[in-house]
Amino acid sequence: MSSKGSNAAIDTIAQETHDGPEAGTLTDGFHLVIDALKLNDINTIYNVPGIPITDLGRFMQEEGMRVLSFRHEQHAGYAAAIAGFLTKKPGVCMTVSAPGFLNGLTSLAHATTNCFPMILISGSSEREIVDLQQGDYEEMDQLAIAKPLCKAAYRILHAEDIGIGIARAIRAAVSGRPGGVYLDLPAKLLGQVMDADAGEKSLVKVIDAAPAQIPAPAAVERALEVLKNAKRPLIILGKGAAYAQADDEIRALVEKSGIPYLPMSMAKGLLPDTHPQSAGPARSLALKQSDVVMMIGARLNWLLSHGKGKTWGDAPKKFIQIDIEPKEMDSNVEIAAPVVGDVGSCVQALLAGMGEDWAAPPAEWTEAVYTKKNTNIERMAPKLRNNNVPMDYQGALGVLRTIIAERPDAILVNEGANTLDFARSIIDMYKPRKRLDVGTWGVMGIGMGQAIAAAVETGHPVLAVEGDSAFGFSGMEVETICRYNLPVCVVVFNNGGIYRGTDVNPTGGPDVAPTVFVKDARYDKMMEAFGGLGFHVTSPDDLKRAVNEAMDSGKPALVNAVIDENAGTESGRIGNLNPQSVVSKK
Ligand code: ADP
Ligand code: TZD
Ligand code: MG
Repeated sequence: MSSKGSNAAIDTIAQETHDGPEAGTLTDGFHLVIDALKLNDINTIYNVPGIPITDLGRFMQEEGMRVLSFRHEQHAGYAAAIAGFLTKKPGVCMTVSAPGFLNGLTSLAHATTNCFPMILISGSSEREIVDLQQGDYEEMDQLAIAKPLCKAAYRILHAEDIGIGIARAIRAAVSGRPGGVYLDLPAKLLGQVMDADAGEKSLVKVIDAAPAQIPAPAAVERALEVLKNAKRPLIILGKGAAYAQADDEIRALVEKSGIPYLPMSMAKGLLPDTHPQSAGPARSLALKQSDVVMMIGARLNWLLSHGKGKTWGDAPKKFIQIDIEPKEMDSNVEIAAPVVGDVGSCVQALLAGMGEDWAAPPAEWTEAVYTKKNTNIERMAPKLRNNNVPMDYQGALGVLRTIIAERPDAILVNEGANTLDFARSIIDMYKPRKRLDVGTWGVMGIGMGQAIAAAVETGHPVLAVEGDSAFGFSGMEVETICRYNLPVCVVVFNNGGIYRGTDVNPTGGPDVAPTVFVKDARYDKMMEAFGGLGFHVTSPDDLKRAVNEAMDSGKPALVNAVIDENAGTESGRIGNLNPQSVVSKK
């Protein structure tokens, strides 16, 4: 049956029955999309309205879904991506065609890169016109463009395929290694009409969308053998472990093994950062001197120096890796014991295999790690208590560290360069999935989208600690925060620039240096403009008062925290990744 033929037939039925006695026995593409999503427990949509999806959003709201409209699709997309991380269900972002689609695509690619399940639903223009490139309104071959940037991409052309199309999108997003899925809905599809009973029957409830992937017993045995023979073992927990929601099992494994562990940034809080086995503050020693490293839901990518080089020292290493994606094994270095499966099943199998008489690692090793850790903690402590004006990162973050300790349920969103790197090491997390940040790409702009989704999906208060540059990428979404009256407190670390506010234009010309912003900017007034609370603070004591007041109020708030413009370093802690010029005098 050709698409034209079937549409013509449906149109005729629609025409004939619209005002007649049979009205009400029909459904349409709009409502089938809604019914299919609801049937699969997807009830929240992050979107920007416009042709052809404006009415879809309206009908979704009418049908009881939560439809949150953003000021820019990229932030709706970052919200959907992190909703996926937080809930293990695909977060859904909905955009208009071509430019809206492209705005959303960055976040879809980000979701895929970070292994977060997300579906980008985009309206699109008429296929017949797009394929002949005849210049339709917002014409673009979206499916082709999305494909290389996501895990799967589908287009639905017939109303009767909506159920199966949405089922495929959901399963593709959450099964195996999670990721972003693109779903193309041409405008014409939404208006297609079909018999309501047949429509209902065409819907698919996805059963067991992310099936457990049980590791092979031989792989588990091999891993335990490697671990048992380790003299200086280390566990690294990544955001895949946080995503897996196997919190109790992971904690049991770490504690039973007696092995020091390092959390990657979004795995912080899986066990409290104050846990005696945390090696966080002794990271370099632990990486350099360990002889066996067990990775749990973490990749040996740039964030771990690809598993080799200076960071890892001279001690020969053996890696054990738990991951749901078989292709991840040996991606950077040889994996001595690959354990392919979902984190929950793998950790359970390891625990079972460890038996009752598992021996703790040599005390010489654990003592070395914990001694180094305690020395570093003691060295840092006075810096975190300083009340300097202008504030440095340590003084300001020392305050926020206490606030999170007192409010462990709050979700911390964090982006920037220095603002990110200092906050990651200074602010202890106490519960799983409470720290959300720039992820695998180190992308700026996730802030407000993540803050909004975190508040919406969990109902918990959010503290967003933002570099002034980082905040600027999504700053307009403070209106969204105010519109939905979300308990989000944004703290802008205002050092007047990217990394520092002190660069000068070497030519003496009228333009400021490329990394410098307007001096003495008042970001707090942006929040006030939309009815939220604004604070302007210059000392750690004032910062503490303002953030506590903001968080007690449960209202949208923005604290403009003035940071010493000299305090930061180029690119925070990853300045080494900058290429060097042999010509520049810098
Ligand atoms: P981090 O940045 O914290 O080091 P990465 O994003 O690099 O973490 O790695 C996350 C890894 O977790 C990915 O390789 C992904 O395949 C894996 N992963 C995601 N979910 C699961 C799961 N449920 N079970 C096992 N592995 C998972
Ligand atoms: N664009 C995007 C999307 N992501 C990026 N990471 C960058 C640009 C480059 N970039 C960084 O890597 S950090 C950063 C940029 C622009 C901003 C750092 O400044 P900040 O933080 O004000 O947010 P600090 O505290 O001043 O270092
Ligand atoms: Mg800055």
